[in-house]
Amino acid sequence: MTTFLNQLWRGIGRGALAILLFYGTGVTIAVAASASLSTSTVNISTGETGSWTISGDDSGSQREFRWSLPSGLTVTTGSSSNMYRFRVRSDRGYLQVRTDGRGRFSATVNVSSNTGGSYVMQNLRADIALSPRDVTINVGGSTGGGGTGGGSTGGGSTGGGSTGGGSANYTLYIETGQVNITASPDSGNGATSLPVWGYTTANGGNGRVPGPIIEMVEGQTITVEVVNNHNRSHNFVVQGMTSDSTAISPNSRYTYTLTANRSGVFLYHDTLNGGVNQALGLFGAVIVRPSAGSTRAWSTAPSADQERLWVITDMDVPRWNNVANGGGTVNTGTYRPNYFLMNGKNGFQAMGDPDTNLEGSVGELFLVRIVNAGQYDQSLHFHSNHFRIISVNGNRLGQFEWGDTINVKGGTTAMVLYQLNQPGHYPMHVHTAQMETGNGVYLNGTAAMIIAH
Ligand SMILES: [Cu+2]
Repeated sequence: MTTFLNQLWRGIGRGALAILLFYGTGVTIAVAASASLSTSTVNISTGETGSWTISGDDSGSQREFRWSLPSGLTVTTGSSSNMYRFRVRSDRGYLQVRTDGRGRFSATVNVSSNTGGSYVMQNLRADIALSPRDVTINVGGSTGGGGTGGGSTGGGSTGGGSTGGGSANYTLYIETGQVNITASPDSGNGATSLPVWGYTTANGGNGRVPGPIIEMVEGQTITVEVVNNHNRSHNFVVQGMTSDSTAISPNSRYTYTLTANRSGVFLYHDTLNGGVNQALGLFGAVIVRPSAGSTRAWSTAPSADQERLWVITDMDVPRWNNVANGGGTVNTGTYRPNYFLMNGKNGFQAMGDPDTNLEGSVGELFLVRIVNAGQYDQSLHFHSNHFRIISVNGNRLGQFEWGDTINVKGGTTAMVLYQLNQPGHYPMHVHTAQMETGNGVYLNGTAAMIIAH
């Protein structure tokens, strides 16, 4: 408390000093930093060059902004003033704009493409708040028109007609949906319905969280057709596997190609809209097996008796889900999740779900593939026995590590081998008290059961 008061006092003191200086000199010594984009949408024809501009005042300090470089879109730097760095960093995958700290600045970005479609330059960094943050470049001007969709992507999916039925291995539909949270059987509290956006296999169905599991075998190439039945642009990227981040306009479709170079578990997600689309539920998992039917994490890893996939996430429902789903703009600077889901279920649901729980006979070995699709780290504690951590964020461990708790960072994956060693019922829970709750209702957060017979 004393420290807090000290900080408060120091803060007030500094403010008072600034006001004194301001009035004492009689001149404006600093303006508030500001930045804005000339537009959030650039409409051009194929082969034509368009542009957008960021301008503002850096109030005397260097400020940096970055945007993603969608594949298929050519991005070059145009005219600028008061820039320290203004360049396309293809090696890092972003456009960098860094002001030089001399006040008013501007930078014009040129864009063009020979392939029709909608490209989103996603804002990755903004030292001064921007609204809007992303820039959508519509090339060809005929997006979503004729109903055939995706025709510009080539790649074998042109047959299909307007209702799909094409040759893609998977077809995922982006839909709004809801996750129904059940009440705690102890208190009777906590039942509610969360608005989400999800991938589902049913055209017009309820958006699922997480999306359907995509199964592959090492060395295989498949296609995933994504149909956007939602009112915003979306995409589909498999972390560590694909780099095509092409945005799909509302009422359009696009076919992505996935090649599995190595077995493991991968996060797929929508990378657009500053993380909002993923946070609303647009994510899932790709499982790649070393061979068809194998229960090994990779060809030389131990063979498991049973397998589980745990996709965990966190959601700030009042500030993100409700706002975005209501058509508003989320303030991505504030994220205070109040729901924590495992396979899209609250704790009391997950603890009764045979696909989530580790249930079997003593001696059985489980391969548990974990994907943390949330923004917060989750420390998962398994009771009854220790496990072997065999993979962390896609990296196979040469020497398996023993543990009873694994910290899975937000946006990463892990794999563990857990053996049932004694009869009984044991918990698996997250070691952060708040994450064990759903909006404060205990055990409606991340939890599962370990049941050995
Ligand atoms: Cu514990």
